[in-house]
Amino acid sequence: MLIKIGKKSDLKESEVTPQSLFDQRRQFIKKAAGYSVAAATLSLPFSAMAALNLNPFQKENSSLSDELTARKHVVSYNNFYEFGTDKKDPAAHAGSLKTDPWSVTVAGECAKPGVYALEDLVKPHAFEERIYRLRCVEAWSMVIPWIGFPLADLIKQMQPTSKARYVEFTTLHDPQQMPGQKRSVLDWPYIEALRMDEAMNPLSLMAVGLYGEVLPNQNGAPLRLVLPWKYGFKSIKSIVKIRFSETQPRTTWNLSGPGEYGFYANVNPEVDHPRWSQSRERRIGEFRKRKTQMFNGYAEEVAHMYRGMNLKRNF
Ligand SMILES: Nc1nc2c(c(=O)[nH]1)N[C@H]1C(S)=C(S)[C@@H](COP(=O)(O)O)O[C@H]1N2
Ligand SMILES: [Mo]
Repeated sequence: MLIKIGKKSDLKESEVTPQSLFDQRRQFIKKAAGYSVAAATLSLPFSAMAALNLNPFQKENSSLSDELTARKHVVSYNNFYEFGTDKKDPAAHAGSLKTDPWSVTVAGECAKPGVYALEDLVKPHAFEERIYRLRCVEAWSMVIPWIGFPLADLIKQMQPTSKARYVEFTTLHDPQQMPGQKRSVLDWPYIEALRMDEAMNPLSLMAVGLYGEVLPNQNGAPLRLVLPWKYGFKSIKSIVKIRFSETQPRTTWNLSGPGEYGFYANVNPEVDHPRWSQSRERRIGEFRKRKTQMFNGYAEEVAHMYRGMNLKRNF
């Protein structure tokens, strides 16, 4: 069943039995082949998906601009520098990432710091399917049916103190599992951060799946952020640490190229990347270019957070 939420952007939610997809999928992986990587690339049997009331192939009411990007592109054209810098590298090499067991350290300004098993972190939350555009700063985009829960729910679970003004996220650092980390193309581990109000925005999603299955490794298994109004690089993958902080954290892409990648990284067609334009984008699977929309088309939900800020200076 699709629930329409009355907003102009292309956000859609469909009801999913809380936790069941995640549990069943992880059970399925374990039953099928221990923790093996091969099993992780299988999709759920169709009957199991039907039972979850989740039809990833549903395109009801989708206009051309909502057309889902074919799954084959979503899982084979990726940015995940921990596995190499080519778009094909993550799909080819992310099999070495072991996502079960997985734990996430919660630290800093909150009442519930600690090391959480992934299951304990996600279990209290109800999963939803949300169709979001992901717009890369490299001027391509995709439309993906994500499965996850609001980041705000996880933040409330951790009870941040009144000092917490930012949330920082860190990706796993393990060159054995992530061979791209043997090269210093970035300052590892990959770090991203949000202002607290951005993190609490209802659009901010902690994703655990896409296209009706658990996240493939190349898309950031087992837990990643999806922030549809920001350039893709803010949507950090394979998260092992969440830290609440009073001061603005340093972020990986901003450290690597301060003139090219700002802290905010809101999709803004008026602020070009120094080496290429941001006014248009190519939807993967299409040839023609589309005009890039302010905040990637989610202005109604997010523009209020930046009122009074100079978005050319705070890019
Ligand atoms: N840890 C980590 N997270 C990351 C990246 C990365 O290299 N490492 N790349 C980012 C960039 S630039 C983009 S565009 C998106 C791509 O997500 P996708 O491969 O699932 O489409 O992931 C983001 N998250
Ligand atoms: Mo990107």
